[in-house]
Amino acid sequence: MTLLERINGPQDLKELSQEQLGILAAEIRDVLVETVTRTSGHLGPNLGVVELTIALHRVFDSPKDKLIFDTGHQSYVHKLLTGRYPEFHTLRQSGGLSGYPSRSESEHDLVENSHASTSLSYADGMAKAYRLRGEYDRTVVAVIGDGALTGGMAWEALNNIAVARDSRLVIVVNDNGRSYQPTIGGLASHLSAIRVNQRYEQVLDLIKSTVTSTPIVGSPLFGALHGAKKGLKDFLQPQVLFEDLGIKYIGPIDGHDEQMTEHALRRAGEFGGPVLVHVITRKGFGYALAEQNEEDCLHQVPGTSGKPAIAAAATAGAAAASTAAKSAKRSWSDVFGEEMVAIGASRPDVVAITAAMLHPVGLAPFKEAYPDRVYDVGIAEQHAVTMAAGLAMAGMHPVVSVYATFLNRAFDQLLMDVALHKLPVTVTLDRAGVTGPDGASHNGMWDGSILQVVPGLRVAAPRDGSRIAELLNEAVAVSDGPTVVRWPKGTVGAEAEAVAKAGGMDVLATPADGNANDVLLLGVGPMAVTCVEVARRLGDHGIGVTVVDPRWIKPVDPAVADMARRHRLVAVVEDNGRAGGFGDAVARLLRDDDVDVPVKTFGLAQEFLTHGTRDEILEAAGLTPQHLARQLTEAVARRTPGSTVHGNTGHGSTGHGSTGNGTTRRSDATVSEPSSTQERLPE
Ligand SMILES: Cc1ncc(C[n+]2csc(CCOP(=O)(O)OP(=O)(O)O)c2C)c(N)n1
Repeated sequence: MTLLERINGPQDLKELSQEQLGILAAEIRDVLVETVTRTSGHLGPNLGVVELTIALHRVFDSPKDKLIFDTGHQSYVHKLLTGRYPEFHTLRQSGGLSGYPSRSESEHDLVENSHASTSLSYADGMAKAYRLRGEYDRTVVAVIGDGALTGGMAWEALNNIAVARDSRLVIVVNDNGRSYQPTIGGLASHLSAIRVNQRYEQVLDLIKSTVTSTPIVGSPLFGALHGAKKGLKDFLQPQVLFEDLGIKYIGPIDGHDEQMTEHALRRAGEFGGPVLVHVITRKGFGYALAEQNEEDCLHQVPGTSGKPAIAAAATAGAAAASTAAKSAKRSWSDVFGEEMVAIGASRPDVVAITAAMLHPVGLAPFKEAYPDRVYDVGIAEQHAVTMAAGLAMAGMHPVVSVYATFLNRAFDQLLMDVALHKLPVTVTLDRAGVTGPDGASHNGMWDGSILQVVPGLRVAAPRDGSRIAELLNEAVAVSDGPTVVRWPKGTVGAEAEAVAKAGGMDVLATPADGNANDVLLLGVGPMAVTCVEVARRLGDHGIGVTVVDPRWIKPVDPAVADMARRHRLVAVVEDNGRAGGFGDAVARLLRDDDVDVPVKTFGLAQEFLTHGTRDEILEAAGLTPQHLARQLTEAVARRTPGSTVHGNTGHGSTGHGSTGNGTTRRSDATVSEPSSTQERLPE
């Protein structure tokens, strides 16, 4: 039996010797590499926090003490140490463990939102609450990376924590010098000064001896530490930054020295007020492929769909798992990246902005081609968008590239700082719609709704690779206001050519000869291609469908109204939450134009979806050709005199239901009794 198998909870850790802890750390690394390369997930960040997490659980008493992991992508070791080793092989799989802390999984998990830089605010609030409630024996611990520390929220929290002098709050800065790529900015330079300092080893040794040999605890220890560090002040400055803010500082600590880290945390916990512990770790520590991976230290690896990947990855030599497994097919991000390079050649005013995600959002080729025209602002989406406003005011056309879910952070900036001023800023949204294994907080299912309310904003959704190029060019050509272009995760699918135009929209299919104009089917982005298949299935059953790709989903093309008048039913399919999205915008346009044709919206239920593959979630949401064809057949039948097909009339929606645990499922029971129509339902 391995040591890890014997750990059922943090208590079991506390009895282990230093030697056993070393063995345990090695076992954990083996499990991380073996599992994560198979299931997909965050490898580098977790390999880097093995000793730190062991130390945290030995020093603090979770769940009485509260451990909050910022972003939460580095919580796998915490999962392994809090009784979840037996299920760890199910990580990120449908029905299995979440890739982030999950409150339904464990009483040791608190924050599951996975949008960065929030931990210090949660911690500040909790520590204040425990004080008010008189629960003085609890310590709140927030673990935050140097990357997450570039986010504005973290600094807003620090500003408040600094004056919360009696909060029992420990801030652990896990400083590995990287977000995906090396962390940027003034703070990062400040922190990195210490890592590259020639006398770094010397510093560590001095602090190590100070911490481990000091018999006293609490404030006197800080006095001692303080004295020691003041002596080093000339070449070691980071504590000044925090101490000037009013927050006690311990560090730097070698985060791979478990004993040392434990000592520092213990002293911090005993202090009784806010303390910042600066821990230096190496991303990917203990796994050469990760440590040496230049792009991102294997921040996230794609997995091998069940096959053991460790052997494959090992034989791949320098080609890291992420690179090796990258599909031969081109991703949406790749196509975007290439087109940006082309646009950059003819448009010297076009500049790009990334919020710490140069490679994932596809901007690496642009950076290579035009190194001076890319700004990595750190995990700072709000700053990214308002900085874009500034660039636009001064004559540039910025392209801000973020994951769709992270645009939520910068909504007010887009609304008030960009749109109000009618500035030519283009925002590109990667991973729009269902993303899958990262769970609720990573699905890009909100932008289609929140963007609809922004005056003057134009939003495009390309259906295939060619249309990314086309719409991106149209977007950067707009000079009198902001534009957004959104596309999903994954590889680009088959191209669908237009058979006709209707206003600015592409008509992709028309009813077959002999079929009537039954359904006007509008598909957003790649859902337009799905709709072509839906139309084929319906056509086989005598239902005539016109398929339209609107291309620009905001504003709604006025040609929709005329087309709707010529059909019996309008249906919209979108990979977005159903509330307030394109479907609702189409319905509003028809109401305003007095077009009395019913509108059905097929999209995602307005729920926090649990993790699974993108295909699994789309299937559960009924957004596949088969389910859509079935539901539309029923809808047409319900409007056909003499039909016995009923169902779903109460909601007039998609036939989705909630399982109550956050997942969506189809309601297959919408057909109440056998009927001739039901027999015609397409498979
Ligand atoms: C608001 C927001 N923007 C972007 C991301 C994507 N993201 C996830 S982890 C990460 C890097 C985090 O770096 P750091 O906090 O230093 O942790 P490390 O992975 O280095 O341990 C980024 C940019 C996010 N989770 N939240």
